[in-house]
Amino acid sequence: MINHDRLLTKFGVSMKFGDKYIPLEKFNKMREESLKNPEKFWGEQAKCLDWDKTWDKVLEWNPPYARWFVNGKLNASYNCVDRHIKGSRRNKAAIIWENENGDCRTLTYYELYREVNKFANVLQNLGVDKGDRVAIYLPMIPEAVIAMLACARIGAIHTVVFSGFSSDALAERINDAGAEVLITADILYRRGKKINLKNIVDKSLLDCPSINYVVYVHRDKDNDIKLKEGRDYLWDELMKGAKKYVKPVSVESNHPLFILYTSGTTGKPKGVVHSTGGYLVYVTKTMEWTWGINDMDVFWCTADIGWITGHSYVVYAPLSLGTTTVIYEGAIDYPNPGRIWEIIENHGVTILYTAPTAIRMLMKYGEEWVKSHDLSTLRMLGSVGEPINPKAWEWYYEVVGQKRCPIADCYWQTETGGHIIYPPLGIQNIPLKPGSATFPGIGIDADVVDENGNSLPPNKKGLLVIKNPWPGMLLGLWKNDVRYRKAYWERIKNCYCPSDYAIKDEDGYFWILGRADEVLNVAGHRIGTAELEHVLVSHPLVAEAAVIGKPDEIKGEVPVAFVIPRKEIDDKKEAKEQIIKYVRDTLGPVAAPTMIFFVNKLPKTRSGKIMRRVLKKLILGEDLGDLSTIEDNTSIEEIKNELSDFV
Ligand code: 6R9
Repeated sequence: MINHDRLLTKFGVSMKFGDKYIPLEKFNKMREESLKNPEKFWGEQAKCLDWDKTWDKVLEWNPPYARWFVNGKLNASYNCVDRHIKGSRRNKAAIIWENENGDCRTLTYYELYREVNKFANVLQNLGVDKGDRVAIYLPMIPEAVIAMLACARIGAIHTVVFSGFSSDALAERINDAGAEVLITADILYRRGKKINLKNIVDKSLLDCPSINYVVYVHRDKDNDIKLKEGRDYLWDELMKGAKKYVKPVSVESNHPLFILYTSGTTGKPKGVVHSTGGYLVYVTKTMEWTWGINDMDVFWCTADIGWITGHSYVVYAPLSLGTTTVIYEGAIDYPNPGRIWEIIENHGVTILYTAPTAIRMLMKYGEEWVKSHDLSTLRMLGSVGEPINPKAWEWYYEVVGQKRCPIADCYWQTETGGHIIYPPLGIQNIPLKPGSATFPGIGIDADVVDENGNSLPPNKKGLLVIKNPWPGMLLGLWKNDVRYRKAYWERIKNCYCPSDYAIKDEDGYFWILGRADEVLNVAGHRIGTAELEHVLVSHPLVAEAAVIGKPDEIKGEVPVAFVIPRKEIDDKKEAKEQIIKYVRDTLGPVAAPTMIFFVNKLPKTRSGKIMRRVLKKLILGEDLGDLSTIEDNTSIEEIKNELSDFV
């Protein structure tokens, strides 16, 4: 049992933001209304978008399927660009892009509008139609946003694949989605190096029969791209002949806007499907409620567009609100640890939204890097991806925010579309407790329950659940209804279960304690242990493997693998390096184990399940707890010996 008292710092329970305590009346009233009469409430909120046709019904709830704004019609790209160019935001910066070298590119709303229209026509010319899937495998460049919005404009469903993923991961996602077109680039730049995406793509495409066309953004003009005739085209070439205007295709509110793959407890990633209307209303409103956006804001969310945070709070919510969104290609500490602060200063960023793992890394570099920059434009901060430890919270608050910027710790998931537990700072200042994401948001009926679904009293650790549907809730999993029900709705009856442990304290604050399934959180990225084990055992040296998460000061958690080798290994060091490289190449660098231990046996239950909990305790040097179900005790002794150098 994790004692959440440990998380409380000197700010503690009585921490208040601002000079006087403000009762939560306004927020509480809104929240109450949203839960009492959700249809009336969300019907009002949905007016934040421009609809081509009003819905017949706000919510159709056939558990576990929620359909919002039924028969309402709209277009997401219209809402993110067209409507802004009709008024005073026409020449406002929509996107400010910068890279590691300090090269900048700004696109106004009008410029973005033009590019989106042209690229929508490019897609049409490649035969892409409403409902077709388009895969996007691009670094953090404006073309990624243009491609996403162009898909939305013609009703095509995008599936963005993180550009750090390997060829196998890319192919698996393309094949599951049945994507017909792939938008990618020749290279990406990171930490001063060129990474050849084309090589990765070429390898993937050997195994992607659904792909008809590939569009390359040509970045490295010193080198030609070898194109396959009839399949491969260059972005710039196709844009030259494109029409300047494509009428936005009006889609029904529940038409899928995108599929985004996330790790689950089995070896196969889950294709989370989000709607157009419900999703866009939810991300737009949660961004407003979290930070209270105004026209002076320059918003920088450091997430990659390959993750949900990038989809919702780099692209869709900021653009729907007509905000300026910053896109940075590269590492935030490269070429020097002050890079992130330099960008805030350069562009007058007013809200910074980043992850605890980034904060811990920046903290390690020391406050001099922060102090040598003018961060006076910052007015609010945000944190996402994993629980933020109070030490990092304090540093973020004091050194970065100079005690003037409240921190919105936002808890949510790929599946929830937008924030679900977060401080409603855009509605009113509220007392913050470092490490707590505060309260369930507007329209969210959350609770902490035991395995039988009984509500737990304050300060008891249990499972977080949501008892009602909300507009940002996933439509389902792509072509996998059985898994959708099983993954989210079977653990606790009649509730959506995000599979996170939580505590609700005596003041009603929620504290998220980490995953309640076999999914690791490595630097804010979800990595399924099953997925990783599956890859490990496909290596010729590996007979069996078990993966656990080892706590890490910077990354939160890192994967550690216990491996039963297929044969006697002479050079263990070399074998370990070989296996790590293999995982890196297959799943991508974030998933690579930091340590591998060769063992002869793994601790298993009598029914043959690997006892990962025991492995974790062993690596932490903790008491092993109840071992009554273990099949063979000798496995423990052997692992203890193997670990003795490390613990
Ligand atoms: C948005 C995002 C979701 C998982 C989630 C939880 C963890 C995210 C958190 C947090 C504590 C926060 N998580 N935000 N835990 N406090 N503020 O990260 O989506 O990649 O799907 O991960 O991340 O464990 O279940 P996703």
